[in-house]
Amino acid sequence: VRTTVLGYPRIGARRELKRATEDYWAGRIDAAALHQAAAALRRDTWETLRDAGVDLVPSHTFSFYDHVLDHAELFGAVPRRFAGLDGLDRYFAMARGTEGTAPLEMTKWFDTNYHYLVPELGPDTTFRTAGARSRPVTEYEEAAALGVTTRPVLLGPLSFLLLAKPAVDAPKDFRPLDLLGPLLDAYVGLLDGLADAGVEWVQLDEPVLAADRNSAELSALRTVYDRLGSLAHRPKLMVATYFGPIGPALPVLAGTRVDGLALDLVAGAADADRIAAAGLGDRTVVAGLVDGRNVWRTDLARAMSVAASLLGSVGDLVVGTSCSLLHVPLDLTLEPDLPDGLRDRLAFARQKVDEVVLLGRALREGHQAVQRELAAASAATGTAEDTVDGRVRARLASLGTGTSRRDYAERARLQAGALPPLPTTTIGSFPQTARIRRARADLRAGRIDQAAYDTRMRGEIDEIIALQEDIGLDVLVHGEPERNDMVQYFAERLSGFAGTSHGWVQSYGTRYVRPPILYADVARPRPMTVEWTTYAQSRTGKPVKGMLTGPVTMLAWSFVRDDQQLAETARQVALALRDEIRDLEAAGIRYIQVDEPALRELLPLRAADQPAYVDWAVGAFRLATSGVAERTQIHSHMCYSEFGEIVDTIDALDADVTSVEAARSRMELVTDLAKAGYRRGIGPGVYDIHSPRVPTVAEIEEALRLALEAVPPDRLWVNPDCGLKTRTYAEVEPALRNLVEATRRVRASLPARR
Ligand code: THG
Ligand code: ZN
Repeated sequence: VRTTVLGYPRIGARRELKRATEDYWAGRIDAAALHQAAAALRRDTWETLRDAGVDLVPSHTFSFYDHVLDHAELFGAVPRRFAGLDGLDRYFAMARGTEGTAPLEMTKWFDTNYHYLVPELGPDTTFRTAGARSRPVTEYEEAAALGVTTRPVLLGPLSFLLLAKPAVDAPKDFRPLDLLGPLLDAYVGLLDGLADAGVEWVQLDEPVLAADRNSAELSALRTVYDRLGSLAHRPKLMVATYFGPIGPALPVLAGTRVDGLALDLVAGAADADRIAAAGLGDRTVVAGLVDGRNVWRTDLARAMSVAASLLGSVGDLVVGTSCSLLHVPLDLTLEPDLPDGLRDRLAFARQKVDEVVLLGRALREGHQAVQRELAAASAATGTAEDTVDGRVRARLASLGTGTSRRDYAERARLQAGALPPLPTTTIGSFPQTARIRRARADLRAGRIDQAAYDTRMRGEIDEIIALQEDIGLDVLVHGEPERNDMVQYFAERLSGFAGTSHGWVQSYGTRYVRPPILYADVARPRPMTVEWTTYAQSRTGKPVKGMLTGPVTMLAWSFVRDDQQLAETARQVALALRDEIRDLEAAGIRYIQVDEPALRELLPLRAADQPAYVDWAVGAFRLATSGVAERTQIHSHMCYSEFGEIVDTIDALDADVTSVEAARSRMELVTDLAKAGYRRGIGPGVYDIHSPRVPTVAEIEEALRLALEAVPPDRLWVNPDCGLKTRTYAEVEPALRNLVEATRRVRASLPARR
């Protein structure tokens, strides 16, 4: 029995990659220095894994920005608009765009909070590989020179094509999968180069197999691995799936000549029982028993018994992680301040490596050899006493599921008339300026006290309110100067959550998040936003909208306890929000927005699992928002979503108004929603805040007129498509002035109201 991990964090313990990359972008260091920083990170990873005792160390898991982008580059799938560039400049241009050149689209990596760049393919895409000089080969050689033999990791051909999208100028009937033949030629060339370099194993990641696949896709899977498997000159092929059970792809792969499979036995625990019947008696199987998606210590006794049960059914058993460790923080030893009872129950990437190695030893040498370590581990798993809050549980039990408001139509009548048609508003956050960041840094460093910080934040709010009044918006916000990451902000104010100081996880490119750890029953010791919101309200006669993050998003962007159902945990978060919302209402706030940007992200990958999710997600949102009077208007906001799949879910949330990203799809979304029978208030984002461009009055006006074809003016809200915190005032102020002016023009042309 040997050991491996499917991938490892690449950002460095002190975010070295972020610093080096941003320094390079700013011209503070040159390309050579950036490459040097990257090589140091790779070296550190390989040596760490080898020294920890991992038998099979992966390589080509490093990326400057995103590994899917790396594969587009590797195979020469570079859209024409980047033709004038090369090297790192072209790579980063594809990732971030340049003046006048749009970057590749960015989207969620399955159900994680990681984002990848979407390759654009068309009938005229020609793939190529640099063969012997390609990065998988050179990284293998780089590790070998350090004395570490590695297994290069590649994105598999099927996943590469299914994660790509047709280029804008591709014919309507073009599908990326049409390019399977030529793409396989490129993989053949790459495998040839790897074999020449002496590579024994390659790992081909096919995470798309964790989602439902139709028969054409399964047949493409067979084509891929029949072709690659039958090559005379190639490394051994290890096909890895993760984020769920492998499903019907198991017999397909078993029927090809792949030499090994890596299976996610955490998210796809049931797969363990299918292995015996799958005919893998001559293959290598990586049993992914250590969770790469969460931060809890592994129940080693359980993992051992699963591994032991597989021993007779596979040729060669390897113990490993369920997926790459990219999605968890690097090292628990960097966190001295976690609550004691919690620390003992956690494992970050580095600790998970030790778990894998320990499992390998236990299986090779027998329980006795590692008795002490196993006992320590089992003592630290399971629910600790102090995670239970009896009051929260009793309140939830007595609330039951009776959490609905009066019929929407009736509410809408009661709420009507307070605002002009096409009310204007923003999504919540205003720019996080250098001055705001300095105040936070000053507070952290002890240069100012909490009272001085609060005074500075009130000053920020004064300015943000004054600006919105001057611009002429209808429903104002306080601008959230006091919040960094919204999930982190609320987690710091709820019991049951713990924060980390170095627990960074890559979200996209050089943007990282520090997901809080939800480890105990959740409660709200005191109001979280009421003071800021009521302060803002005291500065204006216009209504101020309260801003909260919904229960689904709180879970999606945290590491969540796995000792109870997500549905139950979501209800606890929802109850805390329910109390907050009622407090806001009692303080006179009449518009309350509960954001659920991650609603789509947590949607299970397989259709069969989706109804149960929708049920608890909707239930939690309604539990949070149904405690208010009919006149209080509940708003929600969603982004990063393909809404098509969740229109019914959005409707079921029962919010009065929902704002969504729509600018880039030219309001198609509004028509889709209307067609699907959505009759509530809707705020389709009228311009794209992800770009620094200031939209013109004319284009916002046109967007509004388009939207009005599908939505009546009393249900149409006017807002940007997301929060403004990543923008500057130089962009935000003219954009919002144009938004208000466009609205004024459209209002002027509306038929007079009776
Ligand atoms: N919060 C969390 N997850 C998210 C988002 C979020 N996932 C999806 C989307 N939004 C990702 N977007 C971002 C945007 C900016 C940053 C991170 C994710 C970012 N991070 C800072 C950085 O890396 O420098 C650090 C922020 C901090 O100090 O906490 O700018 O909004 N949870
Ligand atoms: Zn948004």
